[in-house]
Order: sequence, then structure tokens, then C-alpha cells
Amino acid sequence: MKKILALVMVVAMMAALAVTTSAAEVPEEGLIAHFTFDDLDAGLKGAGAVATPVTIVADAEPEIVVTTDDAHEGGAVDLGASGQNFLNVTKEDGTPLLSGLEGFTVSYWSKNNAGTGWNFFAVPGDIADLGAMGAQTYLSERYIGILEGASDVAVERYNCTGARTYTTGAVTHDYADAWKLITVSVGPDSVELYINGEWWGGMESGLLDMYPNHELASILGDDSKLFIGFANWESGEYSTSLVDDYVIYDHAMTEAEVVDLATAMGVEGLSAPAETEAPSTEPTTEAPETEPTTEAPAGDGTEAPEGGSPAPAGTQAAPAETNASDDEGGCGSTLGAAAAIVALAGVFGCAIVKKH
Ligand SMILES: [Ca+2]
Repeated sequence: MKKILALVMVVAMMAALAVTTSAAEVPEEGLIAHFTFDDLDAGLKGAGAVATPVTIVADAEPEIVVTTDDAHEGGAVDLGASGQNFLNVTKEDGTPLLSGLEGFTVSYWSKNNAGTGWNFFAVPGDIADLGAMGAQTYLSERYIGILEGASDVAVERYNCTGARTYTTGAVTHDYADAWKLITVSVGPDSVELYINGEWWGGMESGLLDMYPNHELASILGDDSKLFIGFANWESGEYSTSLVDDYVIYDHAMTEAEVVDLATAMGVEGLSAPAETEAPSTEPTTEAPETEPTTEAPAGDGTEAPEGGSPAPAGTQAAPAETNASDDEGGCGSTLGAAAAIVALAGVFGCAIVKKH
């Protein structure tokens, strides 16, 4: 009997070991944060960064929920169940992770079936006093954020002075309530969104021509904060998402690098992107387009790129009202349909420039 019990324990230990050692082995060059979210200790630190549970609710102890019931791998952070708690990401010594960078890439698995998912939010200011840090003000927004709805995602790079500036708009996808890999490459002059390793929207270049005050340093300053599951809109907006295996790199990845990363993160069936022309060593003489694109390509963002996996039956076409939890101009609050992209492109000068 003892032997059987011991064997059971060994098997259990091996199973536990298998879970804790199965984290994705991602490329290490430039990796500055890696959170497996497998547990509340080791799962919240990695690659020189830590994700510290915090809350702005007075007299409340921060409590982040990690679940193994529904994770991409091992355990995942359940931001919906975490309520008004979120993660504050810094270097291990507590200093800002993103300040001083000219670009970065963030990639994570997420699953969202409703509501608002602020799964990345970089902002200047002091977390010790979010009031002084300044709640975001409509048309004076200043942050870089990724906002997920059930079946859409928007990347916003704002340093607004009277008008909305750069956003991808709400780019729709077919992964409502399904795990998907979000990857956003932010360069000095670009913002590119990938889902499951495939390019989904953004601008390859020319962003600073449209919005000259949008260098990362101008937006984030030298004391930036990075939150997972929180944005300082109004009294605070949070996330309803499950999030897993979160990595950040210190540079804007190319498409080929994103494909490699996505493969390492567990996306199957990707092939290297078609060879593009070698980068020119001469400066581009062609003037970049300075006018915001006002025509949203028909179906842009609404059709899955080639090879995109369909969502499970019955989960497509999530109702647009699931995105309408925002109020009074929280970024992305009015987004949620392709029609909204068209409207925003015309009204606010948003642009989605596809490169394919
Ligand atoms: Ca995990």
C-alpha cells in the first residue's frame, strides 16, 4: 500500500514538474519580461521583470487570480475574476521597464468573451498617486494601450492635443472566447498588430510624419508605468480577459521575428513570411503619405488573413454591444464594428494601412 501511495505521489510530482517546466522557450535576444502566470510566485517574474499585484481600491489588499482551469499552458491570470486588481510591471529593481526604449514588442495569449480588456497599458506618471498621474482626458490622451473586446482589438498610441491621434481602430477577428496570440510591435515610427503570428493591422512606417510628437520618449517619459489589466480612464478601467504567457522585447520585431516568436509561443502551422526586398540603404525619397487614409478598405480587419483559424462554431459575430462598457470617450469605447473604423478614419484621422 505504501508503495502504491509513493508511486502515486511520484506520478503526481512528475505531473507537476511537467507543468512547471513546459513554459514556452521563446527567443532570448532582447527579452526583458516573461511571465508564465503558472502561479502567483515564479509565474509573475521572469527575464528581469516582475509583475506586482496592485489595486487602487482604498484599504484593499491586492489579489490577483491565477487559474489552471482554463489556461493556454499551465496556469493563466484571470483578470476578470481579479476584479479591481491588476499587475504593475517593472524591472526587478522597481524601475520603469519601457522608458528609454525606441521600440518594443509585446506578445501574450488571451481569451476574452465580453467587455473591456486592457491587457497592456503604458503610461507616464506615478502609480503612488493615480489621481496626480491624471485620469485620461478625452482628446488629451497620452498612453500606449492594447484594448480587447470579445472579437476585436485596438492598439492606441496617443499623445493627443485636441484631437484623437493614432489608433488601429477596433480590428475584428474570429477568436471570441478562444485563445489567441496577440503580438504588437511598436517601433519609433510604426505600430503593427499580429494575431496568431499573422499581420492584422497597423502602420509599417510614417506614423511620426502624421503625429510628430509620438516618439516613445514623448509619450512615456522617463518614469513610465506599465499595467496589465488596468487603464486610468475615469476611475479606472480593467480587463475581463484570461491572459497567459506574456513576453516583452526591447525592440520592434520584424514580421519574420514575429513569426518565429509566435511559433515558439505555440502557434502551429506558420511559415516564414515571403521574402521581401532587401532593405534599402538609401534614404527613401518618396514622400510618405501625410494625409490620413480616409477610406477604410472594404472588409479591412473583418476578414481573417489566409490561414487564420476559424473560431469555434457559434462564437463568431459577437454582438457589438459587448464592447460598449466604456463611457465618455474611453479610448475604444465607440469602437467595435468595421463601420466604426470607417467613421473614425474620417472623423479622427485614424488610419489602417495594410501592407499586403
Ligand atoms: Ca501559463
